[in-house]
Amino acid sequence: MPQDRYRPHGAAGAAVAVVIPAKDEAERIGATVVAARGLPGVDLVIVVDDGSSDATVDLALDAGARVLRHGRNRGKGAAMETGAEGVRLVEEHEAAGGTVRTPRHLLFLDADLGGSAERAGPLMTPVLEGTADMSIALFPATRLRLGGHGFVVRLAREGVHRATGWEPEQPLNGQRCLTRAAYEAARPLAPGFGVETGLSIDVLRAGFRVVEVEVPLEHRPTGADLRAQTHRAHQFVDVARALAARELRPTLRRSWEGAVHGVREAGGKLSRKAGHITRKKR
Ligand SMILES: Nc1nc2c(ncn2[C@@H]2O[C@H](COP(=O)(O)OP(=O)(O)O)[C@@H](O)[C@H]2O)c(=O)[nH]1
Ligand SMILES: [Mg+2]
Repeated sequence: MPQDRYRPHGAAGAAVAVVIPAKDEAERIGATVVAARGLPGVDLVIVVDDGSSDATVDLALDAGARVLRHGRNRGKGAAMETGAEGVRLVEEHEAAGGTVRTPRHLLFLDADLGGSAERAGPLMTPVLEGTADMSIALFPATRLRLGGHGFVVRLAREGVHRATGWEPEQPLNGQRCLTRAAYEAARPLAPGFGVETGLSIDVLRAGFRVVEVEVPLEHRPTGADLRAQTHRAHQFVDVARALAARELRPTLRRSWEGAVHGVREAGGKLSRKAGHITRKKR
């Protein structure tokens, strides 16, 4: 195993832990894990099996991942939290053994990337270099199809835009690298497939910097069969829920802003600060 895999990387000297949520991914999980383990800076790969009924667990173990299991299906957001908690426990164990280290950054990868996961390096770069707190991958193939214009993608994109002022190109892309501080700001993660939408909103609202980075990754093409349609329906419900849980705040803010504006118009004297609505950094 090459030594440089264990060399501390980045300005803060943090290594990276990969967290892979997986449900019935026997076909691809092995290749995804092997590729993830080979990424420079990565010294820990955790697969969270979310109640698979196939050989996902055994294949992930064979490929060298640490595996956590949900006895029954709890959804993608819950699996990602379980994985991050696993990273925390590993670090606690390391600290008890006398190894004090900077908490690892988290790199969330979908289980269906297969061997293409070996090309995820550039996604980590902005976080390792300290120029972003969360990076989100842009799949080139999806960009060619004009950024993904499905109705769920539009729902998520417009929702993130309304909530933060930032318009993501691929709002549902699950390949994301985060500092631990950015991750903590987004906890508890939105349930199920609302997790990406919730992460973008919560991380931005906490004032962290988010970037999208084109990375040559590929995943299982989404078809038009019944499984794909059901997946999209679940995604739709979960994204709508994540947005509903977060959009109350801007609505309240807007009415507050309107009220403040109204008072000012009427000649009231309010401090600049009270009338200023902070816009999130990109
Ligand atoms: N934890 C968890 N992960 C899931 C579930 N369904 C799918 N996934 C994982 O979520 C990721 C994205 O799923 P995928 O079917 O590729 O969706 P798509 O990329 O949006 O078409 C993959 O890693 C799946 O294994 C689930 O019910 N629970
Ligand atoms: Mg996929």
